[in-house]
This record gives sequence, structure tokens and C-alpha cells, in this order.
Amino acid sequence: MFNLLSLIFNPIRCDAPEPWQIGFQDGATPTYEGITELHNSIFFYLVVVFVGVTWVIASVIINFSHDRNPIAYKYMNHGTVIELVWTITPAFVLIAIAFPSFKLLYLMDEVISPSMTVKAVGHQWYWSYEYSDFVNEDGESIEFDSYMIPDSDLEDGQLRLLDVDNRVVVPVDTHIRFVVTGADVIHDFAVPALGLKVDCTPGRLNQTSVFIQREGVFYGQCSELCGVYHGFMPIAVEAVSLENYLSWLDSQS
Ligand SMILES: [Cu+2]
Repeated sequence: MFNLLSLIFNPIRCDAPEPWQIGFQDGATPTYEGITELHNSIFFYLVVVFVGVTWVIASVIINFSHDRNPIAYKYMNHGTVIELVWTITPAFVLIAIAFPSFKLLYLMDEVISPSMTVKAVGHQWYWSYEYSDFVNEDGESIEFDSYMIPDSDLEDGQLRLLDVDNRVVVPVDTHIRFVVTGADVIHDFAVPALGLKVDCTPGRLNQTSVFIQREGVFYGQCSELCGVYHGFMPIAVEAVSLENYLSWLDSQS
């Protein structure tokens, strides 16, 4: 009974890709909600355009078939009104899509006074993370590498090609800045459920911000073809409560 209740009130979230998945994962950040909303509103125009174009094509095929229309209309070459309509309407549709799209783009660009910074460095073929905000008595900051767990070492419940030996642990309800770069070639730091996707370019620092609204483990993969083991350098972000985060920090130093 307790399990049933907890299942109803704490639904199991989809924070990792599923086999043959078509839809989105369950998001955990405002950015992600914005992306889903933009997708849904663009999908509305997609349906309208699809129905309109299908209707035009079908009516042309049916009404102007050889059976119904044996004589070609040799002199019907232009229709100024219809040409104006099919030029101006798509322009308006594009404008209607462009405005919310740019709004989201610039909102995602904003890094609002972050409380902490995590540096993620892409290597061939693993990620390394640095928490330069936190320094121990010897003046060393927290640094670790994060490798994929190979198939042969997977334990029950771990996800193939997604779980790693050291997860990036971050607190929930905190403005976090990710600073990313590549150590050798271009990688891409991407976590779908957090709405994160930033190129990690050697010699360059890219930044993005994230505000995680619930606890969980969020999975992502390198999203820039970076060599033979490109598919084997996943990202696992573990969002925990502030207290658990502080005790994790303690255990690291
Ligand atoms: Cu990579």
C-alpha cells in the first residue's frame, strides 16, 4: 500500500533516454520547460501547414486529373491574388515562430549571478570536472575524472552506456554555472532533461547556467562527434538537496 501511494505521489520520472523513445524526457529546469513550450507551439504551425499543403496537393490531384480535366488550361498561368497569399502567409508564420524562438534563445543565454561554478572539460574519451569554488586546507579544489562504466562492470539498475564512475553532484534550487571546454578536440556537454547543450571547444570557455528544480540523476552524452569512443563518454548529473551536497563536498576534500 505504501509503495502504491508513493508511486502515485512520486511518479517515476524519465531522466534518461528509453529504447525507441520519440518524445521528450521529463524536464527539471525552467530552460527545459521553455524548450518544450517552444516545441509545442511550433508543432501547432506544423500541423496547420501540413493540413493546408496536403489539402492543396490532394485537390490539385483530384480536380485536375486527366479524367476530370481532359483539356489543359493553356492560358491560366498566373493568379496574382493566390500568389500574394501563398507568399505573405508563410512570412507571417515564420515571424510568429521567430519571436518566441529568439526570446527563448536570449533567455537561455543569460547567466544570472550564479552561486557556484562547475567546470566540465571534455577529453578523448571521458569528462573531467572541477569545482574551483571549494578549496580544502591545502588549497586544492575538487577535481575528478568521470568515465563510463563498461558493460562488463554494470551492476543491477545501472544504465548501459550512460552510467559513470563519478557523477557530477550539484545542489537543487541553486543557480549553477557550467563552464565548459575541450582538452583535445571539440566535445559537447549535453543533458536533455536539464535543457543543456554547449560545445566544448579547445582554447575557448563556454558558459551556460542551470537551475535544477528537483532531485534526480540526469543523463546526457557527448553530442559532438569526437572520435572512435565518442559514444562512450556519457554525462551523469546528480542533483541532491543542499545538505546532501554539503556532505558530499566534505567527503571529497
Ligand atoms: Cu566527446
